[in-house]
Amino acid sequence: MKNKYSSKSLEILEGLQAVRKRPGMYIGSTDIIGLHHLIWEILDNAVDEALSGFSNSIIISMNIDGSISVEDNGRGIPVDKHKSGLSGIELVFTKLHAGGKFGSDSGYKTAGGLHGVGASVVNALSTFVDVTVWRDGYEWQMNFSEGGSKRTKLTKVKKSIKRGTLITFKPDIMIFKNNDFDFNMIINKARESSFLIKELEIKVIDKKLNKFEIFKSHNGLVDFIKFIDNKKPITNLVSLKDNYSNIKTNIVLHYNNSDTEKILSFANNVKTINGGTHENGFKSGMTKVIKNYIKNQGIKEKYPIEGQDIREGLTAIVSIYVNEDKLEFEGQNKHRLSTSEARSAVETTITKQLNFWLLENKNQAEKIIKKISLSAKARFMAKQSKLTLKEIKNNSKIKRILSGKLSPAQSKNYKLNELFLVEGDSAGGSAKLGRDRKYQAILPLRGKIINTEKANILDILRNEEINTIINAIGAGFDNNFNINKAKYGKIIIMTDADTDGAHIQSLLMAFFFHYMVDIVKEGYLYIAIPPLFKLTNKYQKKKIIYLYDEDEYQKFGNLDKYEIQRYKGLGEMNDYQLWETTMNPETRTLIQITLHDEFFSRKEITTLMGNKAELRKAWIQKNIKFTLVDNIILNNKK
Ligand code: TSJ
Repeated sequence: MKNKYSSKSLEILEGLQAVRKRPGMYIGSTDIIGLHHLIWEILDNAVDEALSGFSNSIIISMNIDGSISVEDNGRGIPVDKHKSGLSGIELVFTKLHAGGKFGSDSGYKTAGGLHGVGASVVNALSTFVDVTVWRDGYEWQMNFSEGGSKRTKLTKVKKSIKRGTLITFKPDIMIFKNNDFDFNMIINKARESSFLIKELEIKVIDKKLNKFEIFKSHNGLVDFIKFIDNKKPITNLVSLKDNYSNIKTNIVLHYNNSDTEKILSFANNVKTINGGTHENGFKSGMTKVIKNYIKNQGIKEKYPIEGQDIREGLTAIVSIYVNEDKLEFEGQNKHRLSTSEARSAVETTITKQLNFWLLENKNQAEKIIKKISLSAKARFMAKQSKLTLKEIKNNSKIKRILSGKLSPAQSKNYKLNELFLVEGDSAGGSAKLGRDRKYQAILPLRGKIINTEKANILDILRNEEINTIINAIGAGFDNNFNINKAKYGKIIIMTDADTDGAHIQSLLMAFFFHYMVDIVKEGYLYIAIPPLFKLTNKYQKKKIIYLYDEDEYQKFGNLDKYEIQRYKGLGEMNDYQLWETTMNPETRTLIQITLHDEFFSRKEITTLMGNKAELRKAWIQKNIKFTLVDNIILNNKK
């Protein structure tokens, strides 16, 4: 018996010695992360006890001597002897689990049913470990020192009605580069554990600095998701729970308005920062259930939806529990779950439960689908165009194009500002010189404006002229357009008074109608009316009369004393004339463009503007409401 015991001791010593030789194999590293790993190994055991429902309190102390204590109020580590001749406590602190967490190729498994995995590793890497157990009416004690090579006998100290386990250990300075524990790292871990196990209270005390924090969560993952996502959700919180093939799955999720995806996953309370089978199951389940919902609702996918579109703005926590003998991790740091059954268990949970939720919450489902469609659209456009998704989204490239073109207004009172969209560079130049710099901005349009009726959204966005307009207005476009962000209270189309000019007007109106309809609805859109004729008094050259259309000209009579100039374009006016006749709010003529009936117009504009140019003008005349505003100046009265 004595011999057998000694050989057992030798085996244990060799095991612990192996840990000291290659600590990285067991705790990943000997830096600050590895150092804290010692706490997590001990803490995990206490958390397991709470998870099993035998305790509800854990206290972690950072002691003055640099040691750490972890105490719980559970059943206490068993003290009776195992068939190997060792007590439960001894087993926990001396028997190395096969392979260790980071070294084995079979992956990390907790010892089936027996807690205490990793505690032996902590022992091996500590100068001392003191164990106190309160159990079955007594207080028990046992001490280990010098990397577990020395130990005192397990002794019954005294009678006690207390229950629980207290472990104090001090990391070996020979092993670790740095022995300073970090309060914040510990409280982050404590907070996370408290979210994972409802009603478990975890107190962290820094005895050196005399401070502490207490964590306790009543709502578990529901509290957790609120903690990790400070953005305002656009949906209620979805909380799902199910059990398939002996795997318990808990999921909480919601959407916010951002484009970031945030998924946290856990397996048996171990954070899997590299995801794994459970997270993959969650993602594929999300994709399936959303696509299926879209299909069943008869919604048309204008742009192909992919998983990543579905996860933009999604915040989720996936936590599963599997039998310990099925728990497997892989990857460089064992941060990825490889338990194969987890994938289908989580996928089934999310597809069944979320589908149910979507059907029960149609309004919110609609919001989610709308957001997903937008993401798909942006991604699609980025892929097709030369722009990256980021460029499409924040328009950085577009802003660069714009910066050379737009002559901005000085005033920051956007409501009062006017944006002139001017046909051609030369008129643009005159407008720039002639304008009221305070309130008037000039955007010359030199390129061709794309026909937004015929072109697809991609080409529209790639069109430089459209891009510059969108960015000058600065309020987004299409579904993302927000008129409250518009930098102008008036958007004034200023073209030559010829057929080309009319064409440009209609193309621009079509664009605003389709992609910024509020600009039209709210009465922000105008057409400037330049004069057609200039009548200069032959005898008093300073007396000039401008006439704005044929009718006026015909009715004018007595033309003999005038030199008559028929303007072919804005470019024939100098900056002063352009200001006086077309831009000056005191003297100009503007036509405000509004709508008779939105639905009717939308339908008509699409059918008519498509191909038949001749119908376009007639349509505009008929359907768009032209309202004369500002002054009509028929002659040059002062
Ligand atoms: F393992 C350890 F030392 F790291 C550690 C274990 C550290 C801390 C702070 C707590 C614990 C621990 C272990 N708390 N509670 C337990 N429970 C058991 O080990 C236990 C108790 C009773 C029975 C039983 O079947 O009666 C089984 C176990 C595993």
